[in-house]
Amino acid sequence: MIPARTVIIGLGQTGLSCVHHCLSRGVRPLVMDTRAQPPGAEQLPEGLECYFGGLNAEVLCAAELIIASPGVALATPELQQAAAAGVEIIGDVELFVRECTAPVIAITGSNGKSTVTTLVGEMVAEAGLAVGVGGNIGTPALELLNAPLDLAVLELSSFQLETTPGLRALAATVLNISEDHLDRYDSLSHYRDTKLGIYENAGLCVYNREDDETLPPAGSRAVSFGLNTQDYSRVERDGECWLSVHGEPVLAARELRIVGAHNQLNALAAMALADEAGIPRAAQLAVLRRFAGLAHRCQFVADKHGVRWINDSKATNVGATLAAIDGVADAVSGRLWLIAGGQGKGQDFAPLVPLLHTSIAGMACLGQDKEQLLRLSDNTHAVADMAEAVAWCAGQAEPGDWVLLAPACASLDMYPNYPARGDHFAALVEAL
Ligand code: N21
Repeated sequence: MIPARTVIIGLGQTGLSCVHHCLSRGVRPLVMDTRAQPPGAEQLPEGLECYFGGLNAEVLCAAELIIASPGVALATPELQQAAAAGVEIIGDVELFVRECTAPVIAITGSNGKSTVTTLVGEMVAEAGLAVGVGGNIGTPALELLNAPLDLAVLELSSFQLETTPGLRALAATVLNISEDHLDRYDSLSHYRDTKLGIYENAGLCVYNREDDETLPPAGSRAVSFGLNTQDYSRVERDGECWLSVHGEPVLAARELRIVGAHNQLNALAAMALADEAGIPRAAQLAVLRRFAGLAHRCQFVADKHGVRWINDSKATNVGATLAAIDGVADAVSGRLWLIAGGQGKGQDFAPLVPLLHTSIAGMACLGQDKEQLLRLSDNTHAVADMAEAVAWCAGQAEPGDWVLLAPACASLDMYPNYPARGDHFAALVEAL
C-alpha cells in the first residue's frame, strides 16, 4: 500500500517512473525537485502538485512516505528533518522489490556492474526466460513491473542500496570496491558498507576472492570468483588459460571478446549468478562468446592515420581507468596517450602515478579537477576542453600509438552525463 501523502523527490526518468507507479496504484503524489526546471517536468501528467527549485521541509515532514531520488543525498537537511519527524524514506527500487514476485539478481560494485548485469540478463534471455534488466542502467526498476517476468536482473548503485531495505535477492554480488563518490560519503568504509547492504537477506552472496572489501558477513551462504580460487576461477590446460567452475574448465579465456583480467572476473561473476538462477551452462557460454562490450566501455572509435582511438568515457573513477589501461595494455604496440579529468569526487589520483611513469606516454587533463591530475607527473598537459584534448593527442601520437579516453572522473562539470562526453569525443575523433 502506498499512502495518500506520498512525496517523490527528484524527477527525470526515475522520478517519472515513480509518478506513474503511484498513479497506477491510485495515489496522486506530490513531486519535489531541488532544480528549478527538472528534466522530465514537461512529461508530468496535468494537475499534480509540484515544488521545484528547492526542498520544502514543512511539506516533507507532513508526508507519510518520501520516495527519494538517488541523485539527492539522504544527509540533505530537509530529508534529515523529515526522517527525524518519523517519515519513512525509501527509493524507487524499494517500491519495485515490494511488488516484484519474480526472483531478483542484484549487482553492485565500483566497476563492472553494467557489464555483469548485461551479461546475466542476456544469459537468462538466452535460456528462454522472460527477463527484466534495469535499475541503475537502462530501464528504471519500476518499469519492469509492466510485463510478466521470470527473473529480474538489477544493477544497483550505492545510492539506491541506501534506500532499499526490503531487497531479498536470489543472488547478490559486490564485484569490487575502489574509491568513488567520496563527495557523497564521508569515508571509503561508509561507501563500502552501503554497497555490502546488497548481501542482506540474499539467498547467495557472490564475492570477489581478491578483494577483501567485497566479503559478505560471516554465516552468509556464499561463493567466490577470482583469478586464483577454487570456485569460479581460471585454470591452465595445454598451456592455455580457461575460465573454470570448481576446477572444471568451461571456456578458453581467448574466446571472450571483452579483454583484460577484470573482464575475466566479470565473466566469472556472471556465471556464478546465472548458475544460482538455474541457467544452463550452454546458454551462459553462448553469451560469453558473443558479447562485445558496452557502448562507452573501452569502445573502439576509429583508426586515424595509424593511431587507434578508444572511448572509455564510462571510466568515471580511478579504478575503471586502471582497468581500462590494463585491458588494452596487451594490444598496444606503440605508445599510449590518455585523456582524463572532470569531477574527481574526492578521489585520490595517486594510483595513476606508476602508470604515468611506465605505460602512459602522456596525459591530456581537462575539467574541474584537472589541477590534481596535472600535479601527478611531468608528462601531463593541460587542455581547455575535449576538442583541445583530442587535438593535442593527435599531435603527439604516431602511427601504432593508441589514444584512450578514460577520464577517472564524472563528466557532469562539462556534459549532461558520460555518454554525452563519449559521443563528443567520438565525433571529434571522426572529424580528424
Ligand atoms: O555521467 C557521469 O559522468 C557521472 C555519473 C558518477 O559519478 O558515477 N553518476 O553520481 C547517476 C544517476 C548518479 C547518481 C544518481 C543518478 C540517478 C539522478 C537523479 C536525480 C541524478 C541526479 C539527480 C539530481 S534530483 C533533485 N535535484 C555519476 C537534483 C537531482 O539535482 S552517479 O552515480 O531533486 O539519476
